[in-house]
Amino acid sequence: MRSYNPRVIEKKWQEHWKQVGAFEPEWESTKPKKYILSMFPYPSGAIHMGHVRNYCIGDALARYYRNRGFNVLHPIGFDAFGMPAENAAIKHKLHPKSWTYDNMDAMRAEFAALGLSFSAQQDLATCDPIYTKWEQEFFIQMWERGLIYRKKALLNWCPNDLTVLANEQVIDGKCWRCDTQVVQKEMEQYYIKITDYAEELLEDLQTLEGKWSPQVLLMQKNWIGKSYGLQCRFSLESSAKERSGIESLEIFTTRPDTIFGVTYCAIAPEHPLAKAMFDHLSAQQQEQIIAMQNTSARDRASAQKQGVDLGIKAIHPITGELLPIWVANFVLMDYGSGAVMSVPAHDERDFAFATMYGLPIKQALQTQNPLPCGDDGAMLDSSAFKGLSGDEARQAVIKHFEENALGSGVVNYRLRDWGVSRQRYWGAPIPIVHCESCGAVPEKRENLPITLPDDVLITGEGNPLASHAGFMQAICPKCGKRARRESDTMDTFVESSWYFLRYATQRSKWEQCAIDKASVSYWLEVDEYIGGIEHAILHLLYARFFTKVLRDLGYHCFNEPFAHLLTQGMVLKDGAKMAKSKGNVVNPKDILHAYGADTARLFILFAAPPIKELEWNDNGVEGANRFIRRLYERAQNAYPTKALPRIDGSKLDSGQKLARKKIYEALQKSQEVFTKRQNNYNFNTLIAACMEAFNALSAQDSPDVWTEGYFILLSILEPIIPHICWELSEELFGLANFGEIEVDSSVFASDESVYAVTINGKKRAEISVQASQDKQQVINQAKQAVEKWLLDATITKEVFVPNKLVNFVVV
Ligand code: ANZ
Ligand code: ZN
Repeated sequence: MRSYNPRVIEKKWQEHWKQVGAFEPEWESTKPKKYILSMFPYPSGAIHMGHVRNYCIGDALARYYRNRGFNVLHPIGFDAFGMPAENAAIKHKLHPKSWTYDNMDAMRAEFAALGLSFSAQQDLATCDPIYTKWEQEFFIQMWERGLIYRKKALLNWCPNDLTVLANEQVIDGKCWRCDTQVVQKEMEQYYIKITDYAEELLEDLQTLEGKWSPQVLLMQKNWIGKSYGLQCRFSLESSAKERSGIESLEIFTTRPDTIFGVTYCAIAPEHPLAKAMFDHLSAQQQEQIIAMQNTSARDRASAQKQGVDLGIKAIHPITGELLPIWVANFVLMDYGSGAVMSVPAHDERDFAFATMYGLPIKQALQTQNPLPCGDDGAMLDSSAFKGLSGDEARQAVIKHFEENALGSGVVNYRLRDWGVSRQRYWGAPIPIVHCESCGAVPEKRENLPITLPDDVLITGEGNPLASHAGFMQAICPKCGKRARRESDTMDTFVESSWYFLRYATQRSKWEQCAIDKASVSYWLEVDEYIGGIEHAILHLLYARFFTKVLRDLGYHCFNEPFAHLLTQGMVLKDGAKMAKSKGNVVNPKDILHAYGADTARLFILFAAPPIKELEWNDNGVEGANRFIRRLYERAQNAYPTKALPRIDGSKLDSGQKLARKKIYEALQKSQEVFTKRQNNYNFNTLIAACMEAFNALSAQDSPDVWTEGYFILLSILEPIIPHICWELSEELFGLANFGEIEVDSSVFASDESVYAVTINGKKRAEISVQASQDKQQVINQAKQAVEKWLLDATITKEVFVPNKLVNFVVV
């Protein structure tokens, strides 16, 4: 018997595909298209099983549609800027650039070894200067439109290394490198006004319903966080006005119906009133406030509640009661107005704070549950609002404030403008020049791209660009005087916000334009976008936002980039996420080495439906390999032909009929799995159907049926295990032919029924039985089929379910 050698077969076809450019899309085509996109990787140097899963799913789709005559764009590239390259530079004394480009080469080789059908032509790296050039162009256009502005913001600052730290570099409030206590430092940052698009980003989520998972849509919605509420002023008591020089406190609440339960006010540590009162506080209180300010917003969210009593009072706008004003660490300066009316009876956070500091708790709504309780309920006080509840109550209170010119109803978004500047080397330089007379001026278009200097020393101290004299030197584009170049680079999320548009622009045009409108109109929307749930919020939101901005800048005419989104499940081992830190990683390289790419692909797509978690299982890998080996070895039972053999179904015996039926069932399943989008591509069920069909094929002896079976099975399985399918297809049928095959429905309309034969409930065989046979004949046939399991057993009972099942109960 011949033996399966994936190493030879896979190499042969990978070289063939490369040579003929088998996966390049057609440009200026009138064919129907499919744009299949897997999220591009960070060039860490090696792929992990999560990548393998992600790309095998996309590859199956791309191959399926290619086989069916679609013009398919299935690109890959690298999200190549970012911090790990700088960390490698610090740790291993490598240049971020060579580290990144070497890693990309290594990963490209791994993609090829997996037989992934990516377009080589459209491969891009976001750190390529030609990519940076257009990104800087977008930046300038957005700047000119007023979509980018500068604003002071608090950043993590290490006073020892004199450097800004990313959140990941702050460990327990200390610098990751030198363990110095991190402080918050105010610095000018660049912001993109994503909030200008908040409403559209929210509205358009509706157009994605049924196409993206409800879970992701909800996360997007919550992130945008639209809320209706009351913005109003609480006057300060006269002595408080005198001491602070401030008249009133502006607050924002989504629960005006709880207005009669307010017992104190809380403000952010950065609030102007806290600053105004600072000198009146004790040294200890001042220290507490400074400590709060030096904790990042992220850490404050998880920190213990903490407060400082400012010793002044605000006046309740309806009752006139005096309300103490506290600084509280959980109030954020950049949300609402940075001050809240606190209602401990109906808000958990306020309750915890009040309990901690002995502040009064006053119930304002009638509720079923014990306090604190945030449910809607009838207003309890004795004013005109009494008995109102929910939206009606909120509307009534807002109306009261509006009529008395004390406040107004407002819409508020949780979404913040996008801070895009980073004080790092390995990123796209922000194309701004600082001139003493003209201020911040965008670079001249002809000077783009502004590229990174290669001769830098990366130590982790400071931003190497800021200390690079050659880089920093610039000419003011406006007045021509000497000026200083901006040393900040862009957030890497900017690069991943438009790469899918770049892919859809033919490489030969990359120099002359950012985005080719005609080809982008043809290729977009992306038909299927596949990636991990960890990108459900930020990346997808920024990509949607950029798409809308670029539309408004005239680059294209559509509103949403991704028609469908498939969020793949995680890859687990021993019940935990496969991760270096957990020491449970299975390296794709090892699997490729031991079994070959087809086995890896088959296992990954067979072990679980794409959207579900996948538990790694060595036996499963073995099983997948066994199936492929058998498929290869038994191909000799089929004979070479250029077309499907003609088969007269009436001349077949029952085993042959069963085999044909199973083969066509698998074919039907294939169409169903690949095209019924709402089922999220359950390749596992398709593979199971193929395995069943192959078993049925193996249990009969007609060369015609074998041949027909192979013709169809290879066509079904090509998207999943392409190498062996191309190999056998060449051997048997002279060429790769995986096109559409029509289902011969006559195989289903038979005068036979299929019985499952089980022993003690466990399925052991399947038999096909003539309708004319009686019960005893069926049972006899069933016994023969499971003979080997009955050898040493005694049958105590026979269960017969007509047209379905024979079960033997044995001891
Ligand atoms: C009184 C109140 C009573 C509130 C109650 C809630 C429940 P969303 O829905 O997310 O928009 N808030 C307002 N500004 C804040 C800030 N800068 N930092 C922290 N919290 C702030 O949240 C709005 C609610 O969050 C507001 O409604 C306010 O507390 C608080 F039973 O006011 B509420
Ligand atoms: Zn100037």
